Amino acid sequence: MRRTPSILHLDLDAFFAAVEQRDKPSLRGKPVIVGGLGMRGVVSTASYEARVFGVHSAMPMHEARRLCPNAAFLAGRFGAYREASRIVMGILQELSPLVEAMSLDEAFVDLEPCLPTAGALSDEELVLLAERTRALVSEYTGGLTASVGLGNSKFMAKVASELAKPNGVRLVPVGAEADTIAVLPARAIPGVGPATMERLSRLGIKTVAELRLLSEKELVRELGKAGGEHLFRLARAQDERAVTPVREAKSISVEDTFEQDIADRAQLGAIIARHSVLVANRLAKSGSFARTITVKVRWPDFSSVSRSRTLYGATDSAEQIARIALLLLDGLDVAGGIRLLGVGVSGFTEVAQEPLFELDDSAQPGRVVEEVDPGLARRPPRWLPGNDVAHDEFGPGWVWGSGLGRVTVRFETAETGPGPVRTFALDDEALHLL
Ligand code: TTP
Ligand code: MG
Repeated sequence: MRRTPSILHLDLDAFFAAVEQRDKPSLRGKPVIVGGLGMRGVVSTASYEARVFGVHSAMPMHEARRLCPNAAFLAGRFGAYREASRIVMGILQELSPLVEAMSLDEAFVDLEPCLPTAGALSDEELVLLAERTRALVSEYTGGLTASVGLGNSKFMAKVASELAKPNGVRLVPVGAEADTIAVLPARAIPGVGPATMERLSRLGIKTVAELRLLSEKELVRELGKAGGEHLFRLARAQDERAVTPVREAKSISVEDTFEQDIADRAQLGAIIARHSVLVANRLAKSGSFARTITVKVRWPDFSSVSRSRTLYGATDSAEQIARIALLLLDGLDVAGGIRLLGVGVSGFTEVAQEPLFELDDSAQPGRVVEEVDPGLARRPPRWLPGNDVAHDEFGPGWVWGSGLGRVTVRFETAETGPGPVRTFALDDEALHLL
């Protein structure tokens, strides 16, 4: 284990919601919920003001509406999220060449290459570096806040950034690792999802400290060799995983448009299995392992959705890709038939990062990212809440709500401060969906 807390983990606070509050001044300080607004939609994220009411990621949207009826419910703008992410990752890349993006808003940075000699920076200096990085993120993204953790391993840096949330820095000094994690729930350990938690709680184990009461042999008996050994070490804060830069954003995908819409899940499952084999073969050929698995579905009305999940490790196994793809498909409504089904992978690395870390990947419900394309090209424009619009006379604004042939727009931008609300006919020629 390294002797300096020189692994940094940065995670933006309430990312999607914070971008919305940045660009929509009237929503600052208010509950904002971003996610799928349809019948089966789930919450992508909630602003801290909405979390007070118990709203959280992956919760069904109807439940969020019940808990926090006065929140602003927005469909999400991935272009704006991607742009903010690009800026943040750029700032991190200037810190060190070893940056591993885990998602749009989260990355590990290994600071070792930029330290003059190992341990040349004191804890105080590392915290200063973290504060400077946070200040840069805020300056260049127009005010987004990030939380930063520093520790001597990826696990510890991630725990530290969780403890720093929101809008803070936390460094776990070398030697304090085991104590810091003792009180945390066992689920804080990477790779421990609901299925493993369930098995552990049957043994009466809830916290990391309680997990340490089990011998390595007992853990192996309970969770298998790889999983058991992994858990035994991580419970003692032993984590040697390297920060592995993910190669350029590329993806491999295979998709099929059907001659006739398909509604039968078993048939769709077979197609997923076939696609996954093709994807895995192409991965193997390129000598890569992928970290993010995506399923794409298009409905007969040409609206489509991409749902993805990112693994802790990386894989090139057709079975694992298919398993996760199936799980992603499970969350989608195919009852009326779909016209296209695709499986894709992205987030490439050159090593299979301990794929066995994924103790129960297929059981984890969270961290599903959903991107909806309402199929604008084929149907009348959709005035989804939160989308950007411009009016010839009133300028830029966003869709506040629509219905009965009318759309209500609030005219404001990140720069203007809270702006006025106006209602238009849907066919008003001066109003444009951006
Ligand atoms: P997180 O970093 O997990 O959450 P967050 O940034 O919203 O809040 P926190 O302050 O606790 O970090 O995820 C980053 C973004 O990824 C989040 O804003 C929305 C998206 N996301 C999903 O779409 N689905 C999910 O299940 C989760 C967890 C996140
Ligand atoms: Mg975040």
